[in-house]
Amino acid sequence: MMWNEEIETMSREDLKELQLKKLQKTVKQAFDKVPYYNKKYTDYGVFPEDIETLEDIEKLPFTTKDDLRSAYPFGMFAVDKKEIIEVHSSSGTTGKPVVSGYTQKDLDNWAEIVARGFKSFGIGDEDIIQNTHGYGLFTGGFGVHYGALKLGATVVPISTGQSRRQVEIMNDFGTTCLIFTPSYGLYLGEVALEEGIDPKEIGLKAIGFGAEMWTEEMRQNIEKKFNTKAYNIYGLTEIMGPGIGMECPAQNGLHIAEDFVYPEIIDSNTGKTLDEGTKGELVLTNIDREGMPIIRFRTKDITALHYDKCSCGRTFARMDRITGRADDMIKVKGVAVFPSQIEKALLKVSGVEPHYQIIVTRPGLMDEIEVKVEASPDIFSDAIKDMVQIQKKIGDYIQNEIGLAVKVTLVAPKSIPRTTKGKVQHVIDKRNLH
Ligand code: DLL
Repeated sequence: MMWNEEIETMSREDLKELQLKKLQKTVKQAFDKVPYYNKKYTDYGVFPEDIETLEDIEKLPFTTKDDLRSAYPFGMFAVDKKEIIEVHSSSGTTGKPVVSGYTQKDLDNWAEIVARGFKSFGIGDEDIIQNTHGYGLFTGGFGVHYGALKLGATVVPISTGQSRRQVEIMNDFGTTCLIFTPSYGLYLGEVALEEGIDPKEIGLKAIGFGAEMWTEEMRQNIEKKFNTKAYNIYGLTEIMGPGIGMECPAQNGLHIAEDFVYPEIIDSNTGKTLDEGTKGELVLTNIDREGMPIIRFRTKDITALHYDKCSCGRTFARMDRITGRADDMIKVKGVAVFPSQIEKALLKVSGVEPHYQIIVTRPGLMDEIEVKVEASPDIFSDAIKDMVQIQKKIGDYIQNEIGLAVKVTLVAPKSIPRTTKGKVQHVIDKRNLH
């Protein structure tokens, strides 16, 4: 089943021609309208006319999360502010977050690619989609919502949390498609069983899941628990949101919406483009976005691209599921967290040393973060109640920075291992997600 067969099965030659036209237009639009690109390209000595083939994209410098952060809040917009009708936001590496802006046409296009994905999951206008992604600055809720509306399905915008109610609703309404992050999905399955409802019996036709890393074992677990296929959804705020890549029935990688987004894989260290099938860092370019075209964005996500025709008939490139990051960002409960954000919070509190360790676990089905921080020698021997107070203060600062509650433990001075060779390991992720 396809939403837009003509586009989704177009020949690679026609697709490349379309992508080149769109890329040329985008680079010109960015150069003319966005001071960031104008200055950067001028400094590099590369200009819109230099893009004569698709491969010429390699002449353009990369855009990083820090570049976007420096443009906070609206510096990357390529249209008048009044044309931007919605914004979303994600964590920055330090300090300010990144803002993503959309015009009406951008929202329509976003809905289009998500609708295509739903159709490839086998979901159509007769279905009931229960969307457990958060509605807010996170792109998950609204992106899925717009796609579901476009498809003509019935969307239940329940958002994350209220898990017992989620179960009641899926049972009473006869939900046929569930959208969740893998960790929340596993939890929801447990809650259903506790409530005496077997998720296998609900009659689901498909699950769409994404926003964080998972393993094939987790997928199998989810599929078994809910007795239906679970399809991967990939995306990121900077480029649009969910839907940039969505799986088809072959479940053999995610088809990238290549008429809107141009993918490349690079070697993270050298920046050189890598061949088809080689693992590296995914770089994405918006080739059809009015509000905020992002060119050669370094996603830091590790994957590989495949261009051979898929058994489903779609010709769009497929990306493997994400297996790692080229930086130290971690996703906890679907939220992007950078160690630098935690460090920033620690620096605000006196009595602690900037030596810390972030330990991420999944003791049951939910993620937990513990931050171990070294106390300074003069406070370490103080009364327990002072230590507890400092822990609470640190916890509050961190929560304010990352939006998640964490457990803080003050530990003895000099007890956190120092590195003797280069990089300190700030994050210990015990969830085994690779
Ligand atoms: O997570 C967009 C999204 C929402 C995707 C709902 C799918 C479903 P951000 O919060 O900006 O946006 O986080 C983007 O999350 O760079 C990846 O590291 C990670 N990520 C997203 N989807 C997947 C996935 C949304 N399917 C960052 N598998 C990305 C693994 C994923 N990691």
